[in-house]
Amino acid sequence: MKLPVAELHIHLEGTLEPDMIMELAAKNSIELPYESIEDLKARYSFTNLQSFLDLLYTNLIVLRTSEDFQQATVAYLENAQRSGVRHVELFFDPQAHVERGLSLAEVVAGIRAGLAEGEERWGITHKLIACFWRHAPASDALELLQTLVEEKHPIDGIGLDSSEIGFPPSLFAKVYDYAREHGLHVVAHAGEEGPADYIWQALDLLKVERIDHGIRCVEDRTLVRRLVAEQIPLTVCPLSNVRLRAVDSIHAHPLPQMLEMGLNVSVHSDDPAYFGGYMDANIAAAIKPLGLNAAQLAQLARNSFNSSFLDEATKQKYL
Ligand code: ES4
Ligand code: ZN
Repeated sequence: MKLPVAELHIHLEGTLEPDMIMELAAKNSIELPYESIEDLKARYSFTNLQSFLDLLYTNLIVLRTSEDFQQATVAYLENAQRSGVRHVELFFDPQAHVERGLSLAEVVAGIRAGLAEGEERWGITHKLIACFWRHAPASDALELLQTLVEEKHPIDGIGLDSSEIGFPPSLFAKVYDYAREHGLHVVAHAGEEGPADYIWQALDLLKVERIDHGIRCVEDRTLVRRLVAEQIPLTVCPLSNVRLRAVDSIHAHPLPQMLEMGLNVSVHSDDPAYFGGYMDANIAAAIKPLGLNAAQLAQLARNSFNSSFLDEATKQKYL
């Protein structure tokens, strides 16, 4: 039996497996810049965050219709439940789809239909989080968020992702004010490639409830004290950090140190189709090379549910 956990850091666009990319491209008559599936697979070697994002954004254009989003979501949930996931808080990048001419309604409705199907088939509970691109103007993010809220598209929260360095959280303070005022949950990627200062900004200026990645907090003792005192959740993705070279090797990953410091960490898969595995593979990376024991694994699983946006009664059911 796989360890039952909540998946809190997962990008829908990062769950498209090469087979699915080729299948949807053929169905939608989309020309991809690859000669074959082998050619595509040969490109999954990254030097940093940007080199990965370039491939991610090229491939996601195969998602064209509401049914495509539903199919991709269900395919992900099948892999997720096999890897131990019982609850998922799914990220998607609305800008990646709206800028290609798709409507918010078809994107969100397709994902929601997929989530509903996953709950029916495998009992996976879910939340949906719209992530904004930090490399795009904050005014675009605010406009899109206002549309999401005014047109009542069913999202549960917002996040911030894409290229980190040079795009500090402070740029997005107004977007987050608006989201909180409208009852949305708020999270942000920070401290993946970017400095610890971006984590401070996400906490103080965006007032986020969780930090995605956050591994560079270990460089700042005052910040670690704050994160421990407030038990701010950090959604850590070991295989992502290795593949994007945020750490030198899995052996150098700070997860054991973070647990020892009393940080509220949990393990997640980020973009599993690109980084070599789903939840179980990320947990396995924490067990073997990082040497976590059974008590530490149980702690990670408990943290994942506790850090979720589930209501207390449902959380208790999982804990
Ligand atoms: C992402 Cl690993 C990572 N970092 C930032 N933005 C992202 N979008 C998808 N994966
Ligand atoms: Zn991420």
